[in-house]
Amino acid sequence: MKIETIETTIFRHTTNTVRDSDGHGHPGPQSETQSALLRIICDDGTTGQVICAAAQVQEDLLDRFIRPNLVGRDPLRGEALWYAIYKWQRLGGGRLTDRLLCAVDLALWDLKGKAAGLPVWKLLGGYREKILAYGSTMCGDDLEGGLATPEDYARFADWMVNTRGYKAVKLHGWMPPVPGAPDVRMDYKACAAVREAVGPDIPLMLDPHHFYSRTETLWLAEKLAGLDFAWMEEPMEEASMSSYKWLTANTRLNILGPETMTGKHWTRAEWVRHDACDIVRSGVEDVGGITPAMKCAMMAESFHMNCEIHGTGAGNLAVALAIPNTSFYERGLLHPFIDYDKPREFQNRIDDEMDADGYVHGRDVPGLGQDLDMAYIEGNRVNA
Ligand code: XYH
Ligand code: MG
Repeated sequence: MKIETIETTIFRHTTNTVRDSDGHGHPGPQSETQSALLRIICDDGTTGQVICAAAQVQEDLLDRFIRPNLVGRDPLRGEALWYAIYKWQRLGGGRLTDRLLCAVDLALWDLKGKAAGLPVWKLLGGYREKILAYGSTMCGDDLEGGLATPEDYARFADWMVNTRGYKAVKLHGWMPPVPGAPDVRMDYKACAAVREAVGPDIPLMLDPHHFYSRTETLWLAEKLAGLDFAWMEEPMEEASMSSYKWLTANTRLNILGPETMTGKHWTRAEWVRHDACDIVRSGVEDVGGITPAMKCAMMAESFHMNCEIHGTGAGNLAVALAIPNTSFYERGLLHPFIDYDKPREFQNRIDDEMDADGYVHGRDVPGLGQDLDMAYIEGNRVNA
């Protein structure tokens, strides 16, 4: 079996999420957007595919970085193919992103699963058949009845836990450009209101403004420890590993990271070596795919540390189901104004359906398990 073609279908669909000037998602008016279906097709017809951001898989990027490394190669040699592409990042001028590398890696894992007749989460190790999700809120806003006040967060957390069935909740606090943000005291008020609303037994986490000072961060960490929070993530610029080393040495609260710092499993190993985190963080889009995400998790396991997987979707779910050293699947981002459980126009089913007990189950279908409406995708194609 050899890789023959790599193609994308760029297609239009709608979204109710708008991005603010810092890139954070919030509910907004329905608008048109585009996504891509990336397909890797072999000479025997075996095909791996994944939904990804259209901007990540533009033709010039595939021609320059992906096709020269994949076409004619054995698709089952995932490690060799990942390395062949990854090494071109060094002199790729920043255009070969970890998200592009991730999309290709996920499509190759989907292809491998289909060739083996196995779900990817099982192929990776299948440590568990289902995993508890935590409800991960959108960042705070100033929308009436949205996530504009501590009481809004408390009301939404109560719905998440007592109506929808989540067994854990993570808040994203208010971040600029929302008026009044950042404010550690407002972050604390929201966290205290949520703890009051859900009671003492629900694991809670906070993902606040990502550029607090050390002293602001320490104040917030100690307050969250008082509320028995499970962890805080990314309160400061992650390029300053020494700040995180200082933080973990000075607070009893678990610090999780790095999430967005570049460097894949190499960076995360350095954070562990320098005691800059208590819990490791890795998401397939942050580290360049399932292949490096699994390495992050195994490295963490060697130090008796958990690796909490960043982000949603079939790739992150596959890793979270595969590994022993993780607690939850991140499901979101959620907001009172958005029905997260409703499939998008291009989906028959969302990747991460959650049962009433708060579990997301691994699908017993070959590949990544994305259940796509191919007629919709083809019918709304915008590229030639
Ligand atoms: O919008 O800043 C943000 C969030 O932090 C988002 O990037 C991401 O989903 C996350 O951090 N999840 O934990
Ligand atoms: Mg985060």
